[in-house]
Amino acid sequence: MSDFTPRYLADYCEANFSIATVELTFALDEYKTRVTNRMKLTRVKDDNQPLVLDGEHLTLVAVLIDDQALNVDDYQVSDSCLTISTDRKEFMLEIITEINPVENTALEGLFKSGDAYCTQCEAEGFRRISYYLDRPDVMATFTTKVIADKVKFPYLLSNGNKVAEGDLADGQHFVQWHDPFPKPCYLFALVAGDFDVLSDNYRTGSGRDVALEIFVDKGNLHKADHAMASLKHSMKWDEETFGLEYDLDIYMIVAVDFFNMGAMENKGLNVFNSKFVLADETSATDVDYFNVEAVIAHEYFHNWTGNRVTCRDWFQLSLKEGLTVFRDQQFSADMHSAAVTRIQNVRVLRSMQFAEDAGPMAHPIRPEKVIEMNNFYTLTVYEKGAEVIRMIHTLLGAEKFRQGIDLYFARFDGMAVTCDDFIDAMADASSVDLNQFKRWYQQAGTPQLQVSEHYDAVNSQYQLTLEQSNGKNLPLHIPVGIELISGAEQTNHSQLLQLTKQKQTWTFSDYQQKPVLALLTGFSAPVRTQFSQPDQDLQLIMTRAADTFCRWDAGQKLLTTYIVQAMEQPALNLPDNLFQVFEEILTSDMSAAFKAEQLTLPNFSELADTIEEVDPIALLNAIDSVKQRIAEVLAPLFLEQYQKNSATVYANDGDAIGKRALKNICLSYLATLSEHQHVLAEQYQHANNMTDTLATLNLAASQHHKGFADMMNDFEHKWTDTPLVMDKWFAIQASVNSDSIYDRLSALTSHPLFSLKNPNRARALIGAFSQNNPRYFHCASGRGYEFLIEQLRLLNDINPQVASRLITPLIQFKSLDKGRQTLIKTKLELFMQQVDLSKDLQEKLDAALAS
Ligand code: B3K
Ligand code: ZN
Repeated sequence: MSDFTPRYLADYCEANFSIATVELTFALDEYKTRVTNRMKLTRVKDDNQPLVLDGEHLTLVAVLIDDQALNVDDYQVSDSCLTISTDRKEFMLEIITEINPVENTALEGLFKSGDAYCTQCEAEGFRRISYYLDRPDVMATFTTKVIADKVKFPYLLSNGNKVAEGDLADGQHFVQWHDPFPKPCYLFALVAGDFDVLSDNYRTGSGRDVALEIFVDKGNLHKADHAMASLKHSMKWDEETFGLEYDLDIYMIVAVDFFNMGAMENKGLNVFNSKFVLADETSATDVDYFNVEAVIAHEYFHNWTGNRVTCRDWFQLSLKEGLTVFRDQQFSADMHSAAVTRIQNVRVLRSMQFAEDAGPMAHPIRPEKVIEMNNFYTLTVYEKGAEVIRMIHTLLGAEKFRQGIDLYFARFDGMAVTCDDFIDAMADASSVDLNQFKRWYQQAGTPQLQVSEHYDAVNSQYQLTLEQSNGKNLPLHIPVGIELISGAEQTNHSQLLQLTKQKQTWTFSDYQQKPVLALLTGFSAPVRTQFSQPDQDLQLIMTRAADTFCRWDAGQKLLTTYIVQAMEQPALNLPDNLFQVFEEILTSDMSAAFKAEQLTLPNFSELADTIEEVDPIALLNAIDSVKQRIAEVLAPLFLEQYQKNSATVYANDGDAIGKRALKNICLSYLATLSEHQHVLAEQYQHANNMTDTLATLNLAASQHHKGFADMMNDFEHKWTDTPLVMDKWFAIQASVNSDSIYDRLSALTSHPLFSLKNPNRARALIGAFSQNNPRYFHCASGRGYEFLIEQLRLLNDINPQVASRLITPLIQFKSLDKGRQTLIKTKLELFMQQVDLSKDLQEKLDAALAS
């Protein structure tokens, strides 16, 4: 039975012991790995409180203090801790435990991924390895010895530098590692296995050589080049942008197939989901390439923002995650198109983070109350957290931001600190007052900005009033970038407004005509805006704003208006100006990648976010009909652009990637018209890269293409031995737009390659169904909800973290129409009664059903 007691930020207390050194020895064994943990402990507070160590799923073998075995009455063991009564001030504590990696399907602590052993300790997985003060503010120097069979596990890895190795009896060998940087145990890692290794070298700005090694499953070496190049680019970028160099002599990345999330930044030994390492043109899409680079960068950047300076407690998670996401976004923007990268960041926020912030699990980027920490690795902490850092960057400017970062490291290197420490460093270095700004860390919810304009022709004055609201929350300090486009001079005026009160007005003089307002340049703050602008103003912004985000956003607003109207009036005639806009986009001189973004309709979730109690089917019908109507009117143009942007030779530079995106978005319009569906089959046949293949399969799945089954069989046959590609196959199967979907899903769950124990596979089928197939997920019969609940029932026992991620669309039911709200609630209530829930699911369901 789990402990459902919440923990509160307000209750933070320092640990009563510190740990200077940890010496770990692992004798690896599938069912009985023996862990010996020798720690040097010092009492911090002058009291005689017992030492309480965290530990779960451990079999305790022995406890020794200063090499003397303790009697059983000197300590107590429970499901979650080991309590030792001692009055010593300083002592060596040795704890021997046994753990079972094979049965560890939760994939926290030490587990097996295929034939390899690996670990995942963040947030609180180390307590599944040994008894410890499992909290980020307890920092120690780790020395780790790993012992295993030499033939099966030639590579034995841990953090830091290799200090010893040798052969042992019975075909065993050992390797010992020492990490000179004190660290919290969540950054501990161990990997043992047989791999192919891609080795390279990086010379830092100060001339130190760093060995780079990427470990992949045998046979995958050729798929690691992009990851290696990405790593080197990241190392260089961080030196150039923030003056931050790598600090150890070796940097290792291991790719594994069984992993709960994307990757983990363990000191010197990152463990990655293979999805974010392996890539070649035949098996990975352009988006996969982008993501590999971004995740490699993200984990690398953590070496400073996360590892060198870490979090005092887990409530401060955004200290490292928000900042590191901001850093990886800036890196991606520098490596690719900054405009397109920013648009994609905003899409994620609007389609998912806004929903989270309006749902039952809404929390400030620094939460105040947590039951299961793993539930707080959220879009809010990461993505909104990054937006908050971006706002600081906007308010300070790049130069002062850099000075703030320098001061942050000067003050806190080697320490475990708080979000307030970070902001104070930024404020002190820049002399910008960030006191009110701190409210972004305390208040949940997406603020709403209401805009009103007044134009005084007599005095040639334009007045802009902004009003912020977010329930009962206090006013925030919001940077609002604006651009005023004036018809007469054709020169735009850009300015950063700082909204600090609930309502403020700004006056702009010398406007002979009312200017057109482009609001929130660069998406300067994570807010919703309430501002209706006439079509012709939006069209003007689309072509004349200097700010590329506003150009794109104006088009999205225009489309949103008509899709929402089409929901209410299914027979709606779209106005000519909408087609004109599309024509202008298709023939403009913007980059292909940017045009592709402009031609992409706001997706189901983004639109749903703008509508209260949405009927999902009506919304989907509206999206489909608007898309089809645009396709009908502009088919020749789409076809022309499709052909013009189709390359015969594959390349993967920015230009080629942009053209592929544009071509495939044109194809998505053509695919809605029966007379053009043959283009899909042709593209499938001739595709020489995964981006094009997958684009056709996804469209064939949603457009009832008659060749779909054949293509999917062909694809399955070709890729059956490539797990990452089979994940794509499962995801497409789950998104098929047909009444047969439920039978299909049940057949897929018994497919020989399906397993709930593999998180990527579970997400590919279950996650893709609930996110990419809204028509059948939200089917009024409730069958879609039932399918998800059934899978959650199984996953609750197998892997609570994965289950807890996948339940998201079911707990955000308040955004749906009343009928569906009741349907989901009834099913969830039943589920709660029937199942012995993990902390992860219990916390979310309690929140959802209480609201
Ligand atoms: N810090 C890890 C995430 C750990 C998630 C634990 N449930 C990866 C990252 O954010 O870089
Ligand atoms: Zn991170």
